[in-house]
Amino acid sequence: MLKRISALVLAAVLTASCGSEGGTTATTGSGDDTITMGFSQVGAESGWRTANTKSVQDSAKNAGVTLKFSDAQQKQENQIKAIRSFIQQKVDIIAFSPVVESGWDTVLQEAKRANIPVILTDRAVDSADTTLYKTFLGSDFVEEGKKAGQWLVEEYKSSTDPVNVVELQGTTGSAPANDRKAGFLEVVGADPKFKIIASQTGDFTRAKGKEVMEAFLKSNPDIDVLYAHNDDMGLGAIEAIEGAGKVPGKDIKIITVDAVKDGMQALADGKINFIVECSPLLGPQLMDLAKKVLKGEQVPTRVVTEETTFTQEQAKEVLSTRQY
Ligand code: GYE
Repeated sequence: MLKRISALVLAAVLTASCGSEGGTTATTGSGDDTITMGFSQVGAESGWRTANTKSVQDSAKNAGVTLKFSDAQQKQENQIKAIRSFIQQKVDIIAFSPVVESGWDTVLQEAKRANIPVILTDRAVDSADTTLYKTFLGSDFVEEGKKAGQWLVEEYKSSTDPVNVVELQGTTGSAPANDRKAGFLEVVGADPKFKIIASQTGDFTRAKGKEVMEAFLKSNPDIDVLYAHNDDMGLGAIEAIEGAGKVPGKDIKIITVDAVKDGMQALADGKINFIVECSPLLGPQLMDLAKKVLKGEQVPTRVVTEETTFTQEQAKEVLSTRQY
């Protein structure tokens, strides 16, 4: 049995050494008996992501954790390479935010065989074997989608006319795109007056949000509402709407998710109508969980971030105190 395990570990190490690491990697922190964490980040696609990266890096420093940080530039293959490289470097623990939900079983099995615990942060994987990771720390994206839908239902409660909605989805196959869509549909789908007349990915970026919204505007003269899966795509779409001579927040009502500073500013300015908060400040909780896991303490298999929602009035009140 022991021989078999060592053979498997060896196999995993050999496989790991075949790949060169994708993206860029930086190491911060020091000390001999500190924890070394390999962290594979999605990329730098949005204001949310920038704040999340800073939170993870600052918290690692404060917690005395040596962080090997790798940016996957929104590519799953880069994340797999980074995780293999972390296994090869024998880090104490691996944390990562999976860009998409599917396709992680093989690399997670390699980490498990090498006895390196894995924590999922921010986004989920769809692996049936939940022993492949210790815990998943992040938001409830279905809940976020429902909150977006509930605002819309309330906003149009006294109207019987059809409401034409366009949707800017996040990265195709990512947990937040899948779940924010599902939660929203669950709520607005109950009333046939809401019609999703166009839905396409904007990859969570401002540039893509603008481009796709321009296309939506060209083919649909009658858009009442935009539901964007994040602030950045919504902000890009605002440029497209203004470019088409329409008034964002009035001619076209806008709902987004995240509540990053730029999004909150646009909400306070009346260009966005409602934002569902999604907190990127996961760093402190991640470091706590990592320490517990490495001490052999029991941790919950799911840790959900606490979040709220903002109207235009509320955005004006809290804008100056926002941390991200
Ligand atoms: O909403 C978006 C980012 O995974 C929750 O990714 C995260 C999402 C966030 O690009 O802005």
